[in-house]
Amino acid sequence: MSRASAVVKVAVRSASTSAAQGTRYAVPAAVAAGVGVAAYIAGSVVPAQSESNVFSSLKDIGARLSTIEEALGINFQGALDQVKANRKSHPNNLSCKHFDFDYFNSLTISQKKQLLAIAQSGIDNADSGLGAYAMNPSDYDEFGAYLDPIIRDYHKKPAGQNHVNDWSLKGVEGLPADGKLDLTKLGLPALSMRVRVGRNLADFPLPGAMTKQDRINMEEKMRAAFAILISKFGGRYNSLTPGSPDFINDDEYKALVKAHVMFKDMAADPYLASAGIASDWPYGRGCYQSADKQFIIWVGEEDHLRIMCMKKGAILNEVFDRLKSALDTVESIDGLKFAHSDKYGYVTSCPTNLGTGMRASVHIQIPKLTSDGTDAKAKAVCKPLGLSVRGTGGEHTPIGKDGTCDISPSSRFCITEAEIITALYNGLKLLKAKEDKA
Ligand code: ADP
Ligand code: CIR
Repeated sequence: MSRASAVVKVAVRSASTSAAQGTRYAVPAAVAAGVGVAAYIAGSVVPAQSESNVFSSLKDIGARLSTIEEALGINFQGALDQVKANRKSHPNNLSCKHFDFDYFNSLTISQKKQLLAIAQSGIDNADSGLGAYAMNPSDYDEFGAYLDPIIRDYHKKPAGQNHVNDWSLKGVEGLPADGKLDLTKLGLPALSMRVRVGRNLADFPLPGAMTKQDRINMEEKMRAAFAILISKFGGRYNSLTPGSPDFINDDEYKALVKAHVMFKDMAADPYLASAGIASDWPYGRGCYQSADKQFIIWVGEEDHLRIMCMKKGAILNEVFDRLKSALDTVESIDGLKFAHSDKYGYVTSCPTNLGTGMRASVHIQIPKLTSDGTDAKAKAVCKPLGLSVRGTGGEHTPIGKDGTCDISPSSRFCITEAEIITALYNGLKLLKAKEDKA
C-alpha cells in the first residue's frame, strides 16, 4: 500500500469515528484546526505538499459518501441532528430524550431505518409529549432497548413491572359496596358515557407501516367479521373506501363524526401524519355500529380497531359490561387474533395506550372550573386526580360553550380495566367536589 493511500485510509477511519460522534464525514478536528494530517496521524510521515491533496480527497470522499447515502435513503444525519435540537428545545419530548446514539450506532442499517420510523413523529414534532409510534407489534420487543425506557417514563411504572388485564370488579379498591358505579349517587345527572379499547390484529403491520393494500385487506378481513356481528347485534358497517359495497358519502360521514360515532380525518393531526398513520386516507377506514347505536368499532384509525360502547345514562357498569361482552364476541370470531404482549398487555400503535388500550370517559358540565372559556383550570384540578380533560370533539378539540368537558382517567398501563372504570367514578366524585367549591 502506498503511503498516501495508507494516510487516506487512516484518516477515513478517523472521519467515521467523528461521524459516530455526530459530525459525519467531517475532516478530523485536528486537521481542520490546522495541525496538519501528518501531525494528526501519529507515526505517519506525510510530505507537506501531499497534505492539501489528502485534505481535498477526504472532502471529496465525504461528499460522495453522503450522496450515495442520500440516494440509498440511509443518510440519517439530518434526523439525528433534529433529535439533538429537540432535546434542547423540548426536554419533555420522550422519544428524543431517550434516544441513545450509541444504541442507534450499534444497529444495522435496516434497524436504524426502523428505529427512525418509530421516532419520526417525535423528531418532526418537537412539542410531542411522547413522540414515538410502534410500526409493528414486534417493535416493542425488537426495539425494547429504546421503547421500554420511554414507556416507563411516560407511565411512571418501574422497569420489569408487567401489565395484567383484568375486567373483574371484584375486590377493586374504591368500588361501592353494591358494585354499582351509579353517578346519581354522586349527585350527577345522566351523562354521555363511553368506554373504548384499542386493538390491533396480530397479522398486519401497525397503521404507521401499512401500505394502502394492507389497509384495504385489513378492512376486508373485518367486513367478514362484521357480517357475524350484524347477525348478532344488527346494525351496519359504514366504509369510506371508494368502491366499497358499504360506502357512505361525505354527508353521511360528516353526520357520523358530528354524532361522535366516526373519527375525523387524521391528516389534520401532525403527530399521526408524521408517523404514517394518517396515510392513504380514506382507504381502509370505516366503522361498524350496532342496531341500538351503542356498540361501535372503528376501523383504520390510530389502531386497527377501536372498539367501544357509548350511551347516555348514569350507571357506568352498563357501558363497561356491554363492552366486555361485545369484545368477547369479537375475540371469538375465527381468524381474529389481537396483538398482545406478556410484558405490555394489548399492543397499540402509541405507547401511551399500551396495556388496557382503554379510555373510559364522560361528557360532563363543569361551568365554574371553565368560567374563563378554557380548560386550563379544569386541567390543573384534574391532573392530581389522575384525570385527563379533552374537548367535546375528542383530543385537541375545544371544550363546549356550556363548560362541557370530556373527562377520563389518564392511566392505561399496569392498571386493570376494572380499576380504570372505578377510577373514573371516584375521580368524578372528587371533581364534582372541586366544581361545587369553585
Ligand atoms: P379516543 O377516545 O378514541 O382516544 P377522541 O378523544 O379523539 O378519541 O374521541 C373520539 C370521539 O369520541 C370524539 O368524537 C369524542 O367527542 C367522542 N367521545 C369521547 N368520549 C365521549 C363521551 N363520553 N360521550 C360522547 N362522545 C364521546
Ligand atoms: C405526542 O407524543 O404528544 C403525540 N404523539 C400524542 C400522544 C398522545 N397519544 C395519543 O393520542 N394516542
